Amino acid sequence: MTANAKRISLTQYLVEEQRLHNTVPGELRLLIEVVARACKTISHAVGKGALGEVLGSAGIENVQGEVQKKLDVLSNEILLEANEWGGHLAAMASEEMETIHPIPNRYPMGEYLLLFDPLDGSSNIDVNVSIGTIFSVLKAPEGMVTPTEEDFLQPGAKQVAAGYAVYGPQTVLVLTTGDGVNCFTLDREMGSWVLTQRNMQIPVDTKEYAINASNARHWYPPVQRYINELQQGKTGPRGKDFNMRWIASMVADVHRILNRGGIFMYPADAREPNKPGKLRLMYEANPMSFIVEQAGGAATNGTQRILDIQPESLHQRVAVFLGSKNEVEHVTGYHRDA
Ligand code: P6P
Repeated sequence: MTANAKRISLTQYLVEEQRLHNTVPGELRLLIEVVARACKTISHAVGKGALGEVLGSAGIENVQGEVQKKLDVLSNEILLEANEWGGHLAAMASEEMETIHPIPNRYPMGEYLLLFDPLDGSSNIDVNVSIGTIFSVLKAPEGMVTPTEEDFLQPGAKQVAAGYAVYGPQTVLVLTTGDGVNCFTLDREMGSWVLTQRNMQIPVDTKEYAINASNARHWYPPVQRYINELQQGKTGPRGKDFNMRWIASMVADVHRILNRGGIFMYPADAREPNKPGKLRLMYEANPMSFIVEQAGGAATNGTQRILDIQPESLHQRVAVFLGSKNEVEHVTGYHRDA
């Protein structure tokens, strides 16, 4: 972004989306802005790292409560406290909470449901590797009076917005409201989100894959065969060399793929035959799949489009293959002829 380019803020972008494409009603815009502000607060807390721990040990409570709270629990509280009073939400659900979080009676209820993984990849925080927040927005069902878990169990195709923040060298917010994918970079001096990438598009082909290769002995045969073919490089059936990256932060791996293509995989494996995979459908796979598809990519569980999956429980897991469209279609073929 050149220095004198007109800076477009998140608010201006959302207002113009509503004016031009009618895709962001006022209540949804306000909800997204609240989530974005919460991500700023989380970014600040994450950025303190050990310094935040030092502050707490002097007996001074930090800004969010006891400093010994793990950052993922702290991030969860930041999102809950930021979102419960605004009047946009009927309820929230989080990876950190077993049950849904209704809006307290003292606040008005709104028409949206918010789901989030408050701090994804948090095992990386201790080694200063990028982590992030993932969020998904659904409409509350017509006529709903008291929110229940069942109200959240909507296929990912019903999402009205999804996004993630990456707390890395830069703090970025990637967002879709169903009209493409845009990236906003946090201007730390001004405290504002600035549009830095418009209408992100994932290259349809790739030479880069992301999978935790230490699980290879547990993969089912189709995945073993597929990865083996990638590793054979240009002398093998794919006729080209591939590179591998695995950050163990879905937000960081997906952000790389959004920018330069790739395929991200967390397949089901023999470690837990009755579990379809590690990642959660509602607040990891669905929002990321919405974003990836809106950027021209594809997202499947190996046999079905992830956004078409009818959820059966709030914390259910799913196998994930997402990224460059042609590569995702290629790997899906392996599962069909398992
Ligand atoms: P593994 C982080 O815990 C996470 O949910 C995703 O962000 C990441 O892609 C995956 O799990 C990493 O899993 O088994 O490699 O540690």
